[in-house]
Formats: sequence, C-alpha cells, structure tokens
Amino acid sequence: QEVLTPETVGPALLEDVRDVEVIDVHTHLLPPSHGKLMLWGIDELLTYHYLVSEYFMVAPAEITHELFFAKTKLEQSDLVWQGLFVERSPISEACQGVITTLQRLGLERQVADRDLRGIRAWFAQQSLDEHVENIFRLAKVRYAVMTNIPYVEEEAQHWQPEAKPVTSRLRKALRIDNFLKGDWASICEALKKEGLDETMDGAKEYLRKWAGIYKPEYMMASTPHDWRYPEPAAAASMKPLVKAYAGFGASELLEEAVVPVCEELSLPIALKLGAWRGMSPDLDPCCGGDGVASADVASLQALCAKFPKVKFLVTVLSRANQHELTVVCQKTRNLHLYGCWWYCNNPSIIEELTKMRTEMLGTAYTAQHSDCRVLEQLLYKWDHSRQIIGEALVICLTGPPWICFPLSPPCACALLSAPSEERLAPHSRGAQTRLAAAAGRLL
Ligand code: REL
Ligand code: ZN
Repeated sequence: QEVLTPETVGPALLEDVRDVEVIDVHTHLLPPSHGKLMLWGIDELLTYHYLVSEYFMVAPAEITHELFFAKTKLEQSDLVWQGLFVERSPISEACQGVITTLQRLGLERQVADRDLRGIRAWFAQQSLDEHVENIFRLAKVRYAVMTNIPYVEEEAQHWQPEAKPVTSRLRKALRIDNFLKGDWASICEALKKEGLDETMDGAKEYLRKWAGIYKPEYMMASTPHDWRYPEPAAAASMKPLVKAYAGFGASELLEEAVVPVCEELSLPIALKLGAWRGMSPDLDPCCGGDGVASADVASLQALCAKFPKVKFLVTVLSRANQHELTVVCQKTRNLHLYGCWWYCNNPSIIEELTKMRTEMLGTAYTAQHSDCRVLEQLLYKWDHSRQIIGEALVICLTGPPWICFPLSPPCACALLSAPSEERLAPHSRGAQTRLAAAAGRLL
C-alpha cells in the first residue's frame, strides 16, 4: 500500500474526496415511478426555488408573483434563463450549479452559446431510467435518501397497497413535520382518511403503518422556527382554557407517539431546526418563501437527554447556531450532525463549517447532504461540496505536523460515505474504526 508523507497527503486526500462514492442522507428526489412528482431536466433545474427567488430580485416590475406563477413551467424557465443567465453573469451558487451540471453533461457549447433550445433538445432525448442511473454514476452517489410524506395524497397513492420496489439508488424516509408542529387538526385528517381513531393510539398506529410501507431509514421532521422542548409551561397550561381544544401539542405528540414508535422500530429521528416557514408568502408557490431563524439548541439537547435510547440526527439552518450545535454534538452520544443545509450550503459556509466540525468532532459527523429536488442537481451539489470539503480537510490535516501524523485520506471517505447503518445506531458516532485501520498509510 502506498505510504503517504506530509507532502503527498494533500493531493491524495483531494483525490480521495473527489472519487469516493458518497451516501446522500437527505434529498427530495423521487423515483421515475412517481411520474411528474419526479423532477428532472433543464426546466426543473431553472425553476428550482433558489433560482426563482433570485430571479425576483432582478425581474422587471411588471412580472408580479401572480403573473409568474400563472405561467407554464417552460415560460417560467425562459424568464429565469433570460434574467439570470443571459442578461447577467450567472455567478451565484445556485446559478453556478446549473452551469456545472450542464458542463458535466457535456453541454459546454450550448452553455457558451446560451442555447436553451439546444439544452432542452438534449434532455428530451434521454431515456429516463438510464438517465437516472447515469446521473448517480456520474455524481458518484451510491444511494440517496428521499423525503416521503404520507399525508400528501399525490405521493401516498404511489405507495398503495404497499411499497413498490423503487430503484436501489433511492431509500426512504418518513417525513412527519405535522407531529413536531403539534398540528393535531392535520394529523386527524390523515387518521380519518386511513380509518384510524383520532387518538394518540391512532396516531401511533399511523406512524407504524407508514413505517411498514416505506421501511424508512429514519423519521424526519423540520421544527417550527420557535420550537421549544419541552413546550413552555405557559403554552401547555393554556390548553385546557382554550374552549374547543381537544388535541395534543407538539411535545405530547413527540413523547407519546413519535419517540415510542421510533424506539419500538429502532428508527432514528432526523431533525431540521431553524426554517422560518412562509416568511415571504409570495414565494410559497415555488417552495421559496421560507427564511431562517436562530433555533434553540438547548431544546435539542434536552430532547436527546430525555430519550437516550433514540438516535437523533440533526442539521440547523442558521449559521449562528453552528458552533453551539457542534459543542452539543460532541457531548451527546445519541446525537449525530449531518450536512450544511440550504442557506448554509454555500461554498464559504461549507468551508467554515467543515473546518470547525473536523477540528471539534474528528470524523464523527456526516459532512454533507445535497437536499436536491431535481435529479441532475446531484452533479453540482456533490462536485462543489467535494472540492470544498477536500480543501478544508487538507488544511486540517496538513497543519502542524503532529496533527498530520495519525490521519490519512480514508477519513474523508468516512465523512462522506460511511454506511448509514453505522451512524444510525443509538450510540455510534461515526466511522472511527476505519480511521484507525487506515492510519498505516501515513508515515
Ligand atoms: O427538507 C426541508 O425541509 C427543506 O430542505 C426544504 O423545505 C427546502 O425547500 C429545500 O429545498 C432546501 O434546500
Ligand atoms: Zn430538505
């Protein structure tokens, strides 16, 4: 086996991070069997909500939100292309992402000529199943975890009567935001549809049922931006006073339904903290209306401490929360940190977070997830992240020589591709064993 020196470890590490096959622990991708719910192709890429939000900053005044969202996908995509890629230099991360993606598909000439028609023609020629496989292969993603929402009717119908085999490139996650929101009314609607009792037992049965259908990797929820655990006493004590109140709050649903079912089925709970939903309702039709708020990391710590047998996975949206969260992760055995989410998924922040996390957690975290909504985004999200994570790791590893000594490139693989099972067990913190085994590669 090749022996690395402090001089050669940098290039070897960059190469390793570039080439390693990753596991993408959270996306919004869906399989071809979900028909039009599966997003792919240039018009979906151009109408990604990051780009639509950006477009409205420069759109002519007469293009109102109503007018834009009343247009067809093709017309919307024409407008975004014209506004962000033709009339301006596409330099934001979301714009650069489209360029990287098209380049990786061999469409450099069409990009240089700003030939949207030519790009559309290329996509129209692809056969979907082969294209899916091709994208995963090019992106070097072994598999990605989807977001499967049982109470969204158009999605749920694709899982009746039980899970169809989907491509082995996609695994499932049971998304349950309404439980963490304490949205008892919407839970009751879902229970009614399934013929289940509108009680806590019914809610548990509902979770069990959908876990049985999906066979998910974890349950996932994003919490309201002002989420507190436990719920402040004031909020809880108000309930009996509210006349028509007949339901359960977020903490009760978490403690009495979500946690018990996750314990029973050995499922981790993945949390996403800090999205301020619907901050800008004008952009909601494209999913772009959400803002960011600083979350209460102490609530997360309290939750993990209360339920030590459950594995919690966490990512936060606010840069302001990242340092505090990293400390909590270092001290909490049943908590695992993953990814740079959405507004943190920008090169400058990925770099900063990867350095800080590596310095504080070693390899006991998952460096990135893509959050892709459109299939081909796997190409740019992973290409861009691999480059930055690689460079950040080189800096961490080739700093003072005494730090360089016990580390070797395979630690990068551990950060990006350790089998998810290894990270999901309640008390496992990552792939430390692989690091130790790899130490022999370094002088
Ligand atoms: O899973 C989530 O809650 C978020 O990632 C999404 O709400 C968001 O729209 C996503 O596209 C961000 O990257
Ligand atoms: Zn997401």
